[in-house]
Amino acid sequence: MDVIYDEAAVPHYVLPDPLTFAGGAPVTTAEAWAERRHEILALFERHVYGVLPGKPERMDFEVVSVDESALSGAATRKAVTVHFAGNGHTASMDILIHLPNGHTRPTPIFAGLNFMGNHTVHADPGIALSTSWVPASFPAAGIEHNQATDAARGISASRWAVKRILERGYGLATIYCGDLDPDFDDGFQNGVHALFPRDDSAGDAWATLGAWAWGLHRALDYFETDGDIDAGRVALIGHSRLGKAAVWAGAADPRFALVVSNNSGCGGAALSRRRYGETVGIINSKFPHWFCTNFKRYNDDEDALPVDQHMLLALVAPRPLYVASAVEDRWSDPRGEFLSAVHATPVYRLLGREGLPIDQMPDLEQPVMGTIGYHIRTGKHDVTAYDWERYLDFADLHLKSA
Ligand code: GTR
Repeated sequence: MDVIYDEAAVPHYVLPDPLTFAGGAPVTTAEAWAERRHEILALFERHVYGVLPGKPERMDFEVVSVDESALSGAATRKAVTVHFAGNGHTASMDILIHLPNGHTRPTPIFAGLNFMGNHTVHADPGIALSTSWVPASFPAAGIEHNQATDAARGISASRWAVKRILERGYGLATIYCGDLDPDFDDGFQNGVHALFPRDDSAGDAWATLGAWAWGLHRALDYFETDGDIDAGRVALIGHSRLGKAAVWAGAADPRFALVVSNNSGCGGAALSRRRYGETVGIINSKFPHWFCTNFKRYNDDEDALPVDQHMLLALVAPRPLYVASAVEDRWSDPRGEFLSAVHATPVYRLLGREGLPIDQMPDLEQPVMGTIGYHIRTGKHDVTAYDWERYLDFADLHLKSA
């Protein structure tokens, strides 16, 4: 089937109403929403991402190093390894943390997964090279036999505005997604899946996006133990596939104070029923390991889904949520990302929050910031300095006044 890139070719669709229970009763109070929220969360687990397990049998936090004068004195850099054990298996993830020096502690932070290893977010040689498997399918710079080399240091730095984040008084914590689950289809043998017995008889066992989201939950477990981090003011951020994981993680765990979706597209912020750009069928065939088995039922049958992605965004309510698109990123369906935020807004309003203040797409680089923020910028699928300045403004608005 041809990919739809023409607005006129988007089929007519009817979205499920977040404010109507599956049984048909309307949701008219905050108390009823709390119940409906559980219902929607369970639907996303069962039909889209798979069931999220809680903590593993064992989890230990090892502070591997602390450098109080990193980045020429601008930051305190911590390397923390989280050791997991369960079901006769072990796994671990490395959290790289930068905290701004000269700002009051505990500090609010941004937290997000990275694509290629913690050493790619900044060229600082003090950051340990990841020893995890890394994909060679991305621009292969600095990767030999699926292992990182020094040539990979800082190769994703343009996506992580470390200096600006610190200057504006926020910390940054990041984890390589491959520590949790390497991004290829291996039948869920490697990564954290093995920490739990697997039962996919109902088609709802967790998959790769679930493992990534789970890792973010476990990172928050660590932040709660670190007196330098304000665990009540953690802004979750993710780009693209890692944006899908960030929104799922933030939707499922209300401990996150703020959620940012950067170009998360299909299976993230974008409405599936529009079938514009990437579709459920395309994503499930290209990345069969991302979503749960049941999600494949909706290949070319989006209207049968009991949810759509505006309901995922609604699960973040009443917490602040920012959705960002890029005009050339048609694959991610910018309008579908915007409309998702529009259709999550009634839930925010029910809870006494503004949600998204507009219902028509704004012009390029005209950010809008209610409890839901949105912008569409020029350029392509990426995280840019422009995006980060908006997220920092949005965090100032919602986390600094908290
Ligand atoms: C694409 C995929 C998108 C998005 C993107 C990325 O190939 O189709 O859904 O996740 O990768 O993560 O950069």
